[in-house]
Amino acid sequence: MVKEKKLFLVYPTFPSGLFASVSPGLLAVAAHAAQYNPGLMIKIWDERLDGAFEVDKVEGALVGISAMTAQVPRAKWIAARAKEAGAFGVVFGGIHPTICPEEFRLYGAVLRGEIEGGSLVQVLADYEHGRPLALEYYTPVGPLESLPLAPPECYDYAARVMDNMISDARGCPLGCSYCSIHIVSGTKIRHRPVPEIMLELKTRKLLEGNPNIQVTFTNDNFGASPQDRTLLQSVKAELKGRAFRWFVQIGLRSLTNHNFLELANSVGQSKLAVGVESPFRDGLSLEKKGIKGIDPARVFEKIQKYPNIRTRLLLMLGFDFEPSDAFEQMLAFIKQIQPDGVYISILTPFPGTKIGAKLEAEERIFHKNWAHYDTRHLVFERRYTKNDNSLGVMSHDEFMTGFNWLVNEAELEIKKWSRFQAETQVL
Ligand code: B12
Ligand code: SF4
Repeated sequence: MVKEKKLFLVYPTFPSGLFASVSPGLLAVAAHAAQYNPGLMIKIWDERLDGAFEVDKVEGALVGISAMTAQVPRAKWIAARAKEAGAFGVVFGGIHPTICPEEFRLYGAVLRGEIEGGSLVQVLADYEHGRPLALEYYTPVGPLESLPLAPPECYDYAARVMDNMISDARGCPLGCSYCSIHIVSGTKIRHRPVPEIMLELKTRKLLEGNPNIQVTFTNDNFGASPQDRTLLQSVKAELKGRAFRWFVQIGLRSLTNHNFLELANSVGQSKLAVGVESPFRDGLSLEKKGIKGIDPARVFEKIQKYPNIRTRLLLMLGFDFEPSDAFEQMLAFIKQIQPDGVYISILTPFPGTKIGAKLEAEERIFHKNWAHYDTRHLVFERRYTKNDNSLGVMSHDEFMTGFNWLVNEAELEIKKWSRFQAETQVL
């Protein structure tokens, strides 16, 4: 008797996980797998939605696990349980396995980078023919055209949560020192053709005017390319005035463009997460390209005139260039900018980043307990710049006390001015 081929796609949970949103990476894997073998049984299991992954049905199945750095301990635990339960094999994908494949040798195979170049088909063919999985699979990134759509049940599953993510473009040329996305997706922005994104939006019933769902475009730098404006125009034309809540990450430069703001304001209700990162602009300009000459306060002042655009200011703390009173200065900056919401991360030396390599070389990394690499923990020796430009050291506890103080104070302040009280929780 031919045994049914089964693919389980697992998104591991981790303690500081934010809100649930089904992974576009796993949706892409499901889509390609269904295209390769329409008879394959595919089940996405997101631990934040479904609870701990149950291994009772994995015998003979292929188990795929996606992992950001903070998910890695849990991902390995799941892999070990799946193997004990008789899974045919485990394959890891996503940013951390791509950058540190050797860490997974004892647990399963690794598919590095994106799947669209053909690497997933190689994995599936090995499974189909009963061949042992290779240690690694890799194919270079390619154009994002004619991508298959996932089976309808996967999109129904994704629609169980308020936030519906869709991959519209990948790759980023900016090369910020704290980011490693170029290793997975390259340094050029690759867009999916707008008609194909529109087809996915319609197939997933995301343009039907439901005010309770949010569509997140996962482009890292929305607004930087003309295609993004074409996408917004197409969405607007399709909506014909129906409600549409959308969320993107965006750089300050795109927001200096009056036409872009006008267009964004005319397409439903948007939430723009603006990567400002730090009030200390000279220091930051050494870590992030293209920010010189743009005054964040002026940009935010302009955006506040647009009633349908809400802003979330993205900040990051922990750079050596910050002064000892960085917490107080950051609060003053938030008060000056008056965004509708704020997200403050702690600088984290993710593997593959320039900052990670620097801190490693300076022997300042405390540990590699990846579960704490979630931008909520300080995992390295924090230095700051004194008035005479020499560097001082701040203890872990002093830093965390300052960080928690800042989060609490910012939350109290934002409530005073935010045009959207639902946004005032500092994340
Ligand atoms: C959307 C997103 C989120 C969503 C998560 C949605 C979800 N459920 O997956 C939200 C907003 C919740 C989120 C939060 C965080 N995120 Co985030 N996020 C992203 C973002 C912008 C897009 C990811 C995406 O969907 N891309 C589109 C899909 C199609 O691409 P992909 O995921 O790379 O998948 C492809 C391949 O990797 C591969 N693949 C992926 N998984 C698997 C699994 C298998 C089995 C296989 C075979 C292949 C495979 O195939 C896919 C198709 O080619 C990335 C940046 C980026 N551009 O990737 C950051 C990014 C992944 N996030 C990051 C971080 C740090 C976080 C946070 C921990 C902190 C923060 N910055 O806010 C939080 C907390 C996480 C949580 N779970 O709550 C970092 C990760 C760094 C690292 N080394 O871990 C990134 C890279 C941002 C950055 N610039 O540094 N994030
Ligand atoms: S803009 Fe965002 S995605 Fe691009 S390099 Fe910087 S942090 Fe990474």
